[in-house]
Amino acid sequence: MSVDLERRERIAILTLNRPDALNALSVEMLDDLDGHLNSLENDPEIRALVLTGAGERAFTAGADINHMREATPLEARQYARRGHAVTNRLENFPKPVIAAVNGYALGGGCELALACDIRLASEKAQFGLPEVNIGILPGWGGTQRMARATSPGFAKELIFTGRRVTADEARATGLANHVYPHDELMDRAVALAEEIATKPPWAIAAAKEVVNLALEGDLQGHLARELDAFALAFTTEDQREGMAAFFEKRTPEFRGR
Ligand code: CO8
Repeated sequence: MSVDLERRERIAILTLNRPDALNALSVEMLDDLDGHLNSLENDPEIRALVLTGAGERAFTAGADINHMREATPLEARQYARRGHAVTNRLENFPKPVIAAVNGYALGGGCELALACDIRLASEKAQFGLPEVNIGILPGWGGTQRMARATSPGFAKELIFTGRRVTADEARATGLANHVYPHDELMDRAVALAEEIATKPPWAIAAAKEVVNLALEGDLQGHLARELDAFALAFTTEDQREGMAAFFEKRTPEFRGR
């Protein structure tokens, strides 16, 4: 299993477990995560979830670039749809999901965290949408959810530059609710999940559903536009150059074609 599931009385801890690749999200991991969500959704004992990354360095460094490197636009769109399915599911999951961001949350990893209800960050956390550095754009909801969690201007700065933000900046911009010393993060996340698990589950599920509506404004329609724009990026030479440069550990040269 590349995503571990631990049940602790009324809460469940999901751990993305591929630390050698900074927990980059392969299709298998998305399938695993989905499978766990199936069992947790129908388990009346479980009332709140914590999502985190294995190892000391990453929550997750995003979608698996290996998987995208040679992708055709249609394959890229399919992979992006897979990510949309999981992020939409987390956002609409009938139990609260807390992201315990223990390191890098980049690209699809940041987008996964953005689909969670509450983000807690360790002092080592770094958030970012660095897709432009590899010749593409965010494709798992980041164009929409970063703007909604922070502001359109801040989202555009992050998306246009690909720069990473620290945990403190994440908290200041609304991207993270709280920042904790690295070694305390999981205890804090578990304590918050346990506190929420003492509340009435129906009221919590209903509140989540209604708060989500506060930011609605045709999210699904805008996500469909994101999918098409993401797939179109795979018609460009810049996408091939960006991803080749990543694995060759050099700076890409983007030519605008
Ligand atoms: N995919 C695949 N492998 C990865 C990824 C990734 N996203 N990130 C890191 N790795 C691998 C590296 O290749 C490396 O493997 P190896 O040891 O075999 O060389 C290992 O993890 C460790 O990484 P580094 O050596 O690069 O570690 P550093 O400490 O030097 O750097 C960084 C850490 C800064 C986090 C760096 O790894 C990095 O920039 N990673 C990529 C981050 C990124 O660009 N993420 C966005 C990916 S695109 C995306 O998520 C789009 C999502 C939406 C659409 C998806 C649908 C198609």
